[in-house]
Amino acid sequence: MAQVILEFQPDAIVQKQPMAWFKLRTERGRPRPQQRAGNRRLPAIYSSMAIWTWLRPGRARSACNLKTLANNAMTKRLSWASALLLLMAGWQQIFAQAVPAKPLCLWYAQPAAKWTDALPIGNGRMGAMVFGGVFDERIQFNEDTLWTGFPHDYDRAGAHDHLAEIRQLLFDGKTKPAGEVTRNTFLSDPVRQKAYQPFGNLRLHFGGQGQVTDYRRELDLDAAMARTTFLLGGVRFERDVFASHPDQAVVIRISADHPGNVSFTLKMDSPQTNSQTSAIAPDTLALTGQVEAGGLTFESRVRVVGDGGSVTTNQNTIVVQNANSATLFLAAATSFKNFQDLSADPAKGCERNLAAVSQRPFDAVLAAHLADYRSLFHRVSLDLGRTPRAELPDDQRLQSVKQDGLAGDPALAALYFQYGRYLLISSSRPGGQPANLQGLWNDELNPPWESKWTLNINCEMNYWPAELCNLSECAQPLFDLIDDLAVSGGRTARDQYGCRGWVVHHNTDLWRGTAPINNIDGVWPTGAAWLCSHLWEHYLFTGDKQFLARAYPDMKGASLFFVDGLVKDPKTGWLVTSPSFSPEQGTLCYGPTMDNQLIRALLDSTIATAGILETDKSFAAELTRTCDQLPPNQVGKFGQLQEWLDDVDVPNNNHRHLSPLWALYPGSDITPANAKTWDAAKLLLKWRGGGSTGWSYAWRIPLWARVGDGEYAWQQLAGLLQRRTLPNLFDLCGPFQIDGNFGATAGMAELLLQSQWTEKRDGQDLRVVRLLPALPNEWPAGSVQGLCARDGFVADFTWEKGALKHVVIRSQLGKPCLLRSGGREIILQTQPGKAYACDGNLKEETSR
Ligand code: FUC
Repeated sequence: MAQVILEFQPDAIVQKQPMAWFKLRTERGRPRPQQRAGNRRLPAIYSSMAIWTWLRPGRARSACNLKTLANNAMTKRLSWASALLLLMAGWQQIFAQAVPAKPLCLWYAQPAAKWTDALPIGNGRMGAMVFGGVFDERIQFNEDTLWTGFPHDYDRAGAHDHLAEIRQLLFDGKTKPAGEVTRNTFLSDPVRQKAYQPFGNLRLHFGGQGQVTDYRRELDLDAAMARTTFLLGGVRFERDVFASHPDQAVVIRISADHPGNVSFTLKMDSPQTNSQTSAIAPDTLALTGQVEAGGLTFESRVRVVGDGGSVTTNQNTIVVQNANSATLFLAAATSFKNFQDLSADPAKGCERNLAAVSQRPFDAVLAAHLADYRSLFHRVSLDLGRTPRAELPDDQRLQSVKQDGLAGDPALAALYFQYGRYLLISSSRPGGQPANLQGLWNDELNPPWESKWTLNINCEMNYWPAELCNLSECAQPLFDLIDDLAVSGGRTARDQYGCRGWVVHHNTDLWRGTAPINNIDGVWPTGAAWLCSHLWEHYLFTGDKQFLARAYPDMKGASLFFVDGLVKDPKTGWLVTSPSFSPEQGTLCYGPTMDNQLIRALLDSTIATAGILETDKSFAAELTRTCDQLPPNQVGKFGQLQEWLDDVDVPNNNHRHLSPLWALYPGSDITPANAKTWDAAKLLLKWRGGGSTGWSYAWRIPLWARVGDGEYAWQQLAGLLQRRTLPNLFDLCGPFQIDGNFGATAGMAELLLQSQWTEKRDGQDLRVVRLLPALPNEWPAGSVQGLCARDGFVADFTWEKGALKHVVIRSQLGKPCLLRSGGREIILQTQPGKAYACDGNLKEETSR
């Protein structure tokens, strides 16, 4: 059936082209139901905007800057005509039509005014923020090994001599004196760790003046490219900026659609006080420096390759005149080799990368970048429906979410999800540092919490989407960090606790500090247990035994620390951590619930690993004995899951941390099979209420997904976007902190697919893969391709009216799968490499 469609075009409002407010086009076939979803309120919004503009031009206020439009007589007439047209045609009819799909983009109608408006690009090692200025462009950049400090052992000399005393004070209930002794004798030396640093800025100054029209600044997630386009003096200019992983460089292409129009000067500077820039060739600037005496040296180089015109240097400036286009290649490196060795040569590192990349044609460099990036990004697609709000610039779109809620813009949720995947690919690639508190984007010499790796939630949250959202490789830097911590943490285990194995507390930095820092809340000895759960999960998702063999020594070492370091609680006889702290509330304590859950999960997975690798039988038996003596989850007098061994929880305490719920998510030990604990966990979750910091909103999403309440989870996502999101969609803790981006991405995936449990059927352990376990009402129809489940399954599925419509399960490992959705189930006995298709009732169609 062919139909004539009248399409509303919000872009045209922004671009002040009233004649293009509506577009007529014809389309064959019926509109897809998911494209209708969520549109209901928009007709009202847009037609009232039009009517309001016509009636009260002086007071028009809207996300689309109608004030300017309203002063234009033509607009007034058109607004009136549009409003009438809308009423006549019936707005439901008009807005029920599909809005044409646009590439996944964040876009803006003006340059970035400040750093947190700029758009991030990254190759996992170098990152940059692109401002998109017309006459003055700033590209601020980072390299992930530029930190203050130098190799250092943070352990406190003599700490071990005070451990027994601290423990005794805690068992005697003398919490305050225990805190005093701990503060004075047990914290790291020095008490704070080091900070991630900004590297430098490229500053481009363009000549010319006049009126700029058609301005657009965008981050194209499909190409991992920041793009700025505009018209000036009849010439269309375009600037493309990307960070290439294969070429280890940031690449900037400046072009114009008329020859000879690209002229600019280029400078490079740095907030590092001990640094200088010089021209080292007619086309190359070098920035060199040292962060502090004895600390890291660094260098970055930028080379300009012009097409036509001239490229010359003038002191510390490169001058490009009348070129057709120019390509800039930026490399950066430090003297960091590893956390114990600063002998790398940054100049050599830069030159190696620049020499290779700057001699290749731009198209080849771009093609290599796209192939590399898309090999990861294209694995997952998500469609939650699209409404006209998806056409707005993203700062205005976010404003609409604040004013009118998220329900009318399901595509923003999908964009946020894919942005999370984009950010992980951009900030965490094999060979680099893991994503830190700010990913790898930072322009401050004293960034919040030093932009380190905080291990009592934040760093791990960064990696929640890795396996589930089909970016397994991106977790590699985290695994390398764990290898390092097993070394430095081995020293801390020995020196501060007199234990074998390794320990890390609630923070680490480039120097792999593992001793407790800052204050007594830093005395939380279970960081290694949480980190090791990522090793085990990687194996569960991929079935990679070789990886497991590599991971086992780290898991074994982390377990050994607890075998040696747990102490018997004289009251209960259980084995507990002491001293410890339930992140970050209460005071110094022993055996908080989170520790017990983390240690149980660690020991269980180490026992399982020893079994899979057929090794360490007697050690595994010892771990089983230790496990049996760990405190079980305690249910308190209100029926709540207790945070501590003592029943002292305060009802409705909505602290940002959700530590005792670790075993619900990201752990998986709390299941409906144990109804008492399950209900207790649900009560505690209810007490905690809504989020506060960005990451605390984000953690609530998968937690509520796990208890099957998609609606509350969705509200947390809406809260995150309304209250804790910057115009460039970066998450806010208070200041910018990237964990919420990643946590929400993983949380959205948990709303659609969960695979954390197994069930026994006829003696066979089956992986339970649940589709749509907590679908929010706001996403009644949609589709997703490429989500991963444990035991090597990849799922592509569609849903309509809140129910599964079709699914294809691809099996990579040939394991059996108990597929479940909407009260139905099917057991698939799979073969590796085969795909299994089922309809919405989970009736198998054909295997392929
Ligand atoms: C933990 C959190 C804070 C912040 C910091 C980086 O200490 O409690 O909110 O996220 O890490």
